[in-house]
Amino acid sequence: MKITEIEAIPFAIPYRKPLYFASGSVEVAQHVLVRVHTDDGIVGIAEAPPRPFTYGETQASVVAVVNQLFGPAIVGTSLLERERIMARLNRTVGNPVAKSAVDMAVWDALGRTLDLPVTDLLGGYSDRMRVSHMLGFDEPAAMVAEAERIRDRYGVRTFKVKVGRTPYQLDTAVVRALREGLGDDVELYVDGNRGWSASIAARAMHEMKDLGLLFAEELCPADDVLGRRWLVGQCDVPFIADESAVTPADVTREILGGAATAVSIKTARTGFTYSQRVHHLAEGLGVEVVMGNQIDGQLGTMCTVVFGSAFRLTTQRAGELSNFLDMSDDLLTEPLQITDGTLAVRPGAGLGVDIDPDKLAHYRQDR
Ligand code: MUC
Ligand code: MG
Repeated sequence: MKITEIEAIPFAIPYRKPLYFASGSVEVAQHVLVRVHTDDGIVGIAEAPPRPFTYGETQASVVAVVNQLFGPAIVGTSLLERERIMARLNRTVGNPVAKSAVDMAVWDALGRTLDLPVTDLLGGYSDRMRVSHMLGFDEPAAMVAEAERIRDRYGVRTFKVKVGRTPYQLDTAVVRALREGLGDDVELYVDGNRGWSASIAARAMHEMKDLGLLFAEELCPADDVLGRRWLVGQCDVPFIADESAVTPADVTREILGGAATAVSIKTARTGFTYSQRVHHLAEGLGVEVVMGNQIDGQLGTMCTVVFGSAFRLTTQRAGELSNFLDMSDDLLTEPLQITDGTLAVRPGAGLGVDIDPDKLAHYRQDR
């Protein structure tokens, strides 16, 4: 069970439909495939989606930190020493997405070695999650048409709407059009990616009071400390901390400081080892969680389902699991399928998914 080698393979797959939101946009998935090899001939896999506008990492920085620091730090350790592995990775500050991919590839290698699904090793609560689809910026009619297409084709009935534009009426008009177009039996929530001030966000939430929103997420920066607390205090729905709560310590600080009343768990930034800590913390604090999307490809999405299905709390709300549908292609041998608005875990060992070598050869950027 000893780790012998770690690979970081950059690849690029264009989006058919780019995603636009207040803090940035994604037109090409410039991700990194991490592979952890062991002395038993096992290979664990995971995907790192660098998000410079959220964490400061890039595709090149992920490759560099894995090759130069993380690989040398953990080659020779056992797959069972996950706490020791995290301690060694944490000698380097930051780099949450690179660390998480290494962590999840280690878990995948462990599951494959034991011939057990990772979701069962983590918790084994369920075998699937309800799916929430994220709608990027566009005109109201186009966003309604997109939501109807996703609902009719995949049975998805929960939508996260990107907001945070100026003037804010661009977004409130979209949310109103979605409620009117899709009716009352869909769930809608909004994510501002810090695009508004606290006072604009309060005004927008007031105007959307009759639209039956489920949550509000990161409407203004958490660094606007008093403004954010003031906003959250008057919100009549749970306010999700996403990019303001990257570590368990951030979660504690934001929730206890009144900057949020719910938490987004993203395996892309807390892997499995630290996502467990965030989950247990949220459970202990008594706050809701949503399994969030880091604009993951199919491998990253499977990591989210594997984790989200493992616990009761994470299955209570739909997880953000469908934006891979907007990519022009992917790396898995068997593409993920969303049916009746749900995405199931795969029954096999580890994460239950494999990389197609021809697709990797086609999309990798290092040869
Ligand atoms: C989200 O929930 O914010 C957009 C930026 C990011 O870091 O994640 C995505 C989705
Ligand atoms: Mg968010």
